[in-house]
Amino acid sequence: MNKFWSILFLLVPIIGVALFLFALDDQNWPLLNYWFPDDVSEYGHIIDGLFMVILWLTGVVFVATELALVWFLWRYDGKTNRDPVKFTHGSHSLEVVWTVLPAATLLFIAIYQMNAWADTKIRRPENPDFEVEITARRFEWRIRYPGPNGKFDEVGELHPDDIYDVNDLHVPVDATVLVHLKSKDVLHSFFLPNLRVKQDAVPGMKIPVWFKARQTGEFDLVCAGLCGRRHYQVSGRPTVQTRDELDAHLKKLLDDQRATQSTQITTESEE
Ligand SMILES: [Cu+2]
Repeated sequence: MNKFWSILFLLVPIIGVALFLFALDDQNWPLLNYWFPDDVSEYGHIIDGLFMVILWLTGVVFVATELALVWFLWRYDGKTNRDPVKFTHGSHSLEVVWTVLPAATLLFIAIYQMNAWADTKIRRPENPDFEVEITARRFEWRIRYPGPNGKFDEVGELHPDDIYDVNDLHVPVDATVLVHLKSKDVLHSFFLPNLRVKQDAVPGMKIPVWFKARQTGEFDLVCAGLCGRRHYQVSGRPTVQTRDELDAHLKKLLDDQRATQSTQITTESEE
């Protein structure tokens, strides 16, 4: 019984590591496959690689500290060690070591990830192949594509030349997509798991977000920032498609939009 707690604590690193091993998505190790969603982006493997480096670093430290904890519990339990506890002031060199080591590790991560961060967040593409404006609001994504004149009309609220939609985002495959991300009310977070893109939408700001999808298909778009009671509705299934399919989709949207606009105008004039 006096070793019970050390054995119980030993379960923490064992179950902790086992969970990762079971979840891992690997062809030679297909146990549960609870790992990341499929990566269809150009930069995804860099982000995932970074995740693995940090996972390994923290994993090794986690296992080492847990094993040290278990060993101390096992070795110095109260029943077999009746001597009174002796406290010392501590060890200066040990303190230096456990300050310098984490500091050096953090510095390494900071430098190591710099390029990934710059590519995904700072070096904004100068000539994107496709642009779209997305405005988050409670509780939907408002989407605006440039219309036939090829650019966003910037003055006023509604621009009949631009193409509007809600939640149903369409983007071209193998092309650099630049999203102008805005929010109409509160903080939201624009999250495309398959493209490894996540960016807060901040009221009053227009934030550039870019990605390049390497595969056609339908993927997830969710809001990753709790924005209110119907937060879960701020979602969509973005379609990545060929340029031709996309152009056809946009043309249809524009035709529908013009049709409703003209009926609105007719009904208004009839009244
Ligand atoms: Cu939300």
